[in-house]
Amino acid sequence: MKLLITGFDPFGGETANASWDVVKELPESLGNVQITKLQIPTVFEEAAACVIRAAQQLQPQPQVILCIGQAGGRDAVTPERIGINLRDASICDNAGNCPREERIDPQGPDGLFATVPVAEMVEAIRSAGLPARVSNTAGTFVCNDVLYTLLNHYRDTSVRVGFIHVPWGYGQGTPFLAMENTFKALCQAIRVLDKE
Ligand code: PCA
Repeated sequence: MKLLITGFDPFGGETANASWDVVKELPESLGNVQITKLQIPTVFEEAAACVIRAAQQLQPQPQVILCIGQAGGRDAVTPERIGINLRDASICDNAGNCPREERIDPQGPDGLFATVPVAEMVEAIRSAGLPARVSNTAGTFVCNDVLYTLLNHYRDTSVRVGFIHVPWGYGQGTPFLAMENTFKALCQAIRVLDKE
């Protein structure tokens, strides 16, 4: 099984992003899952375009694309259930874009459900003694933009798409989750994909 997993660069004036800090430490493979890691920019439209380009360049194609983002203020690892067709930024992205109340795809559906098993991922993370819950909103910033755009792009294909928000790491703010725990949580989520 081939997995493309991504993390974001720092944004909003921060010097680190817990998502990439953890993704970059993942092994090349876990069980039967072959892992390709990619850092993507916190920029509307461009982030998803980077993921799609990387997926196209991979041989064989990834069966699953899992994007990881940082959600400062959350106290648990949160697999996202849905991407919504909206861009509404309260801070600008790393290219200075601050879209307000815009559709991502004017012709697209209002929302699209993640095509990875979010509840099973939560269960697997909790079974390792780590905090997790399903999230019903990925927000309206770049993370949601990536989730929705990928779900829309891969809608009638066999490529499955998921998104997991992780808390700040140590030193970034509170609440935080130590990097090794976020790492373990992501490994648990990846193991779920392997079992399917
Ligand atoms: N978190 C932001 C974008 C990049 C990231 O790591 C978000 O939640 O939209």
